[in-house]
Amino acid sequence: MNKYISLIGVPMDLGQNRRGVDMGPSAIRYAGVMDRLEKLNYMIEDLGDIDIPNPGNRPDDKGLKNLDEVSEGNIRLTKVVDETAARGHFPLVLGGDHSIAIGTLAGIAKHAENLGVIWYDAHGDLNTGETSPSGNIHGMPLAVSLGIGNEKLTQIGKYAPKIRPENIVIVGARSLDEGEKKLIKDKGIKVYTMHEVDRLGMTQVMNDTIEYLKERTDQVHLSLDLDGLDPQDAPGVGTPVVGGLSFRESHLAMEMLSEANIITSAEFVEVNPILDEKNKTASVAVDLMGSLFGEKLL
Ligand code: 6HN
Ligand code: MN
Ligand code: MN
Ligand code: MN
Repeated sequence: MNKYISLIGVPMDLGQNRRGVDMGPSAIRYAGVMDRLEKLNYMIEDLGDIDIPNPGNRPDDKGLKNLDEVSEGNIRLTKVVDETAARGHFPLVLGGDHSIAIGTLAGIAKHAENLGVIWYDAHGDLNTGETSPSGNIHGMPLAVSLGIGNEKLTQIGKYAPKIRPENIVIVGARSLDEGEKKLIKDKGIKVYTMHEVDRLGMTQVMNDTIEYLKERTDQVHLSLDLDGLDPQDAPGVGTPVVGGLSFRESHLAMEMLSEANIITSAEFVEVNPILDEKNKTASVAVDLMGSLFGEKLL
């Protein structure tokens, strides 16, 4: 694993309806991310928070809420992630709602020949303005990164697409909209829904995911939405869905990724301290980061 980690906070809450997720980066810092990773002998710098524009007072742009502000925030994030990767550091992005994956991927993808992505989430985040039931951009970043959707988002970083459909693995899905299901089938995206996780067990799911990505990609980004976990273990999220991945399963998944040594950038998103119980969800995020970066139980 890269010994140099750069923390990048993204206090973005404009990609969805519920306020508070902009405080996610503070909550994760408060839960002790710096100490936790320093103990594992990483060299960590905190780049602070990306400046997110204030929401505008005008009608939604073609059904995409806060399009210009989400776009501008992601343009700023792209630049910082790009510079971080260019310096050879591991970008560790703290959200903020999941719309920030647009900027993270725009910044990181050009540093890889063939970037792989693990999308750990209850949702597919594969909507467009046309298929979205909500108009919330946090339900769209994976589609955007495939080059599908509004140009103010797909053209961030001035290239598209950022990733190939066959380089994506979605883990934990249990709430997919009709348009998302169609896109998954049309593009042949690999998905482990909760059904497969229950049948196969997390050990096989991660073994298969790691083998699949090793065969076809040269770098792998982990985009971990805390709502991938069950709301019992991660209650502080804006769009909880019952029947999710347990803390134990997620912990194991991170340990296996650590052993496989394939992750080259990561983001932890959707931590909303206002909806949380005593910063539990931010603490879970930090626990998972500990495992991802090589913490051992013994
Ligand atoms: N997330 N599929 C729903 C929508 O509004 O598009 C929910 C999206 C949730 C997005 O949790 O990152
Ligand atoms: Mn700072
Ligand atoms: Mn998500
Ligand atoms: Mn989600």
